Amino acid sequence: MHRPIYHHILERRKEHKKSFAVLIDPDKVADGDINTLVDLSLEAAVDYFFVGGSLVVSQNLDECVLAIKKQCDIPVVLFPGSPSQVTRHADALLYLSLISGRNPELLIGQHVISAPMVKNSGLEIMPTGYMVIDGGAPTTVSYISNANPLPADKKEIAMCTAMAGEMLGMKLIYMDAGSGARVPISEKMIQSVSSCIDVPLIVGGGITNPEKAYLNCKAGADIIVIGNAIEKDASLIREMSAAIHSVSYTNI
Ligand code: 1GP
Repeated sequence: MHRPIYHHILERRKEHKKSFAVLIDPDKVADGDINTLVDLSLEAAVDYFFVGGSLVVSQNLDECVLAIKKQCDIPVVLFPGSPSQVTRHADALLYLSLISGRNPELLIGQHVISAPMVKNSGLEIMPTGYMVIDGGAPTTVSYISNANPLPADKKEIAMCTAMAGEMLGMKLIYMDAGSGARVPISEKMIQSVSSCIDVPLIVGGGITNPEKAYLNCKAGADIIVIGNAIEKDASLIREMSAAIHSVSYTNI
């Protein structure tokens, strides 16, 4: 049986809708900014908040999630860079396995160590095949993960990796060029990967304008994640949301 948020993701797909996730890094957002982000997100009908970062060093993850929950019903999904970034105050957890890398710690090691804590959190767990794609320059995630990103021009490797992830039981595939990537993931790669998996495809990293978000949806992304560009200019939420929601599976 599906639990609520994953079910919601699948339902939106069935209704031919694309989704927009605003990424909030608790290290980079002040309390007042959260209020503004939430107001803008409500107005723009943002679908999800993803909360996390490759290197959350502050102690205010709980406060950040609670501040969002206090103001709205938009689901809060944890996107953790490490097991320390888990809080029961969120709704769901992207349970990431870095399938594009060959670092056993991020494939399974950290999961084993944190399993009891994650299981007891009460969060909805969404097993996610996480694929870091080369974004043209080292990003925090590529450095911290100690794993080579998947080459941006090797769509066959990306396709095989995503297919393997799906067959291993991953419920979502997340292709990420890394926060602030110089080069976001190409439509060609998104199209190739989306054509060979049935589970929803999340795409993010270096998306800075609505046109790119629109093209990524057209290419087959189901959920677009944007963090950096919104941190710089929160008013972009409106245009990004409009671009993403303007794509329906029927007009692809
Ligand atoms: C990073 O996919 C996310 O993990 C979002 O990237 O911050 O570049 O939008 P940006």
